[in-house]
Amino acid sequence: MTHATLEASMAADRVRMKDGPPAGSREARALDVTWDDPPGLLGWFCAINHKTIAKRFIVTTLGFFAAGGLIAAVMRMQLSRPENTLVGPDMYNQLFTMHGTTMMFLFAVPVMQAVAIYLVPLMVGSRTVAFPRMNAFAYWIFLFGGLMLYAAFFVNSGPDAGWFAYVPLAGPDYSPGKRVDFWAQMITFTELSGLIEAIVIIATVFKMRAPGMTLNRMPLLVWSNLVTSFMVLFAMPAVMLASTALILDRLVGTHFYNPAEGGDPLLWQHLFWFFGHPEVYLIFIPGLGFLSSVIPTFSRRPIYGYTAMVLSLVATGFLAFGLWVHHMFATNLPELGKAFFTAMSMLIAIPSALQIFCWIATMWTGRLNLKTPMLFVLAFFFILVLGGLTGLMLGAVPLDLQVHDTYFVVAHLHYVLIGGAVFPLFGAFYYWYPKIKGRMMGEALGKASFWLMFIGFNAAFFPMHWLGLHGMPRRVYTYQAGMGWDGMNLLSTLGAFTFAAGVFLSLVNAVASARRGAVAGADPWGAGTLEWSIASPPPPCNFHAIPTVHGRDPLWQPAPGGAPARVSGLAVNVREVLVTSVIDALPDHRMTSPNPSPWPFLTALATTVLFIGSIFTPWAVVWAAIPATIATILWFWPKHKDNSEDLALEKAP
Ligand code: HEM
Ligand SMILES: [Cu+2]
Repeated sequence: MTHATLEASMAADRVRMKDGPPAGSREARALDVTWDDPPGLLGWFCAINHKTIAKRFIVTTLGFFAAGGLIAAVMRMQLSRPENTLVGPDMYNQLFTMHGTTMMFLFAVPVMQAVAIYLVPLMVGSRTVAFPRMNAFAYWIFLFGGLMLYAAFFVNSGPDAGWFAYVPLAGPDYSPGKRVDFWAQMITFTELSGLIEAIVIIATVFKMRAPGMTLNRMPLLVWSNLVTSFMVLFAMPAVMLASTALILDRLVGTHFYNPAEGGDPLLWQHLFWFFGHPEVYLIFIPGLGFLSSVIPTFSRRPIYGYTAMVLSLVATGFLAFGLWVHHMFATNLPELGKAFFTAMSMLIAIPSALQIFCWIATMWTGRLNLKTPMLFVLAFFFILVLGGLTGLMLGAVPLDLQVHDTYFVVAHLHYVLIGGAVFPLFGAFYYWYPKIKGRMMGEALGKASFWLMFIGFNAAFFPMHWLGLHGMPRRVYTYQAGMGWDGMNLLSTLGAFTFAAGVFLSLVNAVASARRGAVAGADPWGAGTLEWSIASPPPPCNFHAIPTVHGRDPLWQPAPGGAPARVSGLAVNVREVLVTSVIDALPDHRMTSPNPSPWPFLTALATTVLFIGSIFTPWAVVWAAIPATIATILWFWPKHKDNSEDLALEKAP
C-alpha cells in the first residue's frame, strides 16, 4: 500500500482504527505514517519527532565538542614549549574563553539533554515527549546561539574574559567592544534552550510513563535526567539573570556590578557560581545514569541498591546547591562562611561514594562482560575517583589558597568533567548506537579508541597536577624557559593529541558502522529496559503497542499470567497519547499531541534576530518583538483539521 492510499483509507476510517496492532499490519503502518515527520525540504523545518530533534541535537553538540577540542589542541600546541609564538596573548584569551564556554555551554550540558530527549520517551514507553514543538524550538535557538558565538569568533570578536566572565574584567570599563556582549547573549540564549528542555523532560517523565511504571520502577537513567532537569530549573535562571544584568551594565549603563554606584562585583560571582557549581553536576548526574544503565546489562543482573541509588541522586542534586562558595575562597568573604562551605564540599562525597559501592556490588555479584561500553564505564571509576580526591583537597580553604589559579585546578576540573561525563558518554554511545542506527559499532576499533583515549587523557592531565603544585599559573599564553615546566608541558601536549586520536577513531567507527556494522536485533546486549523491546532503529511512533510495566526491568520481568502486556484503544491516524498519573502511572486520560509545524523554527529565527540585534541597540528588543510575537501567535493558531480530530475523538467511535 502506498503512502497516499493509506492516508486516504485512514481518512475514510476517521478515528475508528485502534492500535495495539501486530507489527506489519495495516494499523501499524498507519501509526508510522501518523507519527513520521513530513517529507521534503519544507518538512525538514517542520520536524518535531523527538528522535529527529534529538539526533540533530546530538550531532550539533558533538560538532561543538570537536570545535572545543580543536581549540584545546591549539592551546596545547602553544604551551608545548616555553616562549612559543604560535598565538599571541589576545588570541590566547579568546581561545581559553571559547574552549571553556563551548565545552560547558555548547557541549556538556546540552549533549546530556539531547540524549535524554532521545532516550527518555523510549525508556518510559511513550510515543513522544510532552511539548514536541517546544522541543524543536529549544533545538533551533540552541543552534543559532552557538553559531552566533562562533561567527563572532571568526571575525575576531571572540569573547576573551573567561568562561566565567568575571566583572569588572567583563564589564564596560575593561572589556570595550562587542566581545563580551556576544558571550552574554549566547549564554542567555542557550540557557533558555536548557530551561525549555528541562521542562519537556520533567513533563514527559511525570505524565507520559507507560501504565505500571510507578516512580519506584523507573529506570535510573530516567531518574538522573529528572533530577538534572529540576537542577536546571533552579540553576539556569541565576546565570541568565547575571548575564542579563551584565549586558544591561554594558549597553544601557545600569550599575549592577559597579561599586562606585552602589553595585557589587561579588554579586556576579555569587550568581555565576550558584549556577556554575550545580552545572558540574548537570554534567555528572546524567553520567551516573549511563553507568546505571550499562553496568546491570553487562553484569547480567538488576542493579544493586536501587532505592539507595535514587535517594543519593536526589541528595546529590540538593547538596550541589550548597557548595558554590568553594569557587570563591580567594575572595574576601567571612571565614565562618568559608568553613561551612568546606564542610558541605566534603559532604557531597557521601552520596557519590554510595553509588560507587552499589555499582561495585552489582559487578561483584554479577557476571562481567567486558565489551567496549563497559570499558568506558570502568574508566570512570579510575578517573573520577582521582578527580574526586583532588576535589576534596580543593574544598579545603588552605590548600585552595595555595593552588588557586594554577594548573592543579585545570587538572582537577578535567578529571572530573572528562571522567564524570565524557567517558560515560562514549560508553553510552557505544551502548545505544545499535538502537539508534540498527547496526553494531566495531568492537576492535572501539577498544583501540578506548585505550588511546584513556592513556592520552592521563598523559595530558596528570602532569598538570604536578605543574600546578610547581607554580604554573593557568590562563597564561606562555612561560619562560628554565622554570622546569618544559618536560611536563610537552608530555601533556602529546597526551592531548593521543586523546584526540582516540576520539577520532570512535568517529571513524561510528561513520563506518552506519553502513557496514553487523545488523543489530532489537536487543543486542540482552538488556532489561523498554527501549530494547522495539525494533532498531525505532519506528516513528516508538511503540506500535504501548507496553504495560510489571517490574523495574520490564524485559527481565514480563507480565505475570493474565495481566495485560500492552495498552490498546488509542487512535492510529491521530497523534493520540496516553497520559498517566504522576506517582503510580495509572492511565489518566488521552490527549492529542501537536502535529508538525514550521512555526517553532520561524519563532526561533525571530527570537535570534531580537537577541543579536540587542547586542547593538536596545531598540532591537522593541522592533524584533513584533515578528517574534506574530510567529508565536501563529504557532498556537488553531487549525480546522486539528479541531475536528479532537472532536471526533471525544465521541467515542
Ligand atoms: C582533549 C580534551 C581537552 C584538552 C586538551 C583541554 C585543555 C585545556 C587547557 C589547556 C585548559 C587551560 C587553559 C589555560 O588555563 O590556559 C583548559 C581549560 C578548561 N577546560 Fe579543557 N580541555 C579538554 C577538554 C575539556 C572538556 C571535555 C571540558 C568540559 C566538559 C573542558 C572544560 C574546560 C574548562 C571549563 C576550562 C577553564 C577555561 C577557563 O579557564 O576559562 N575541557 N582545557
Ligand atoms: Cu564547585
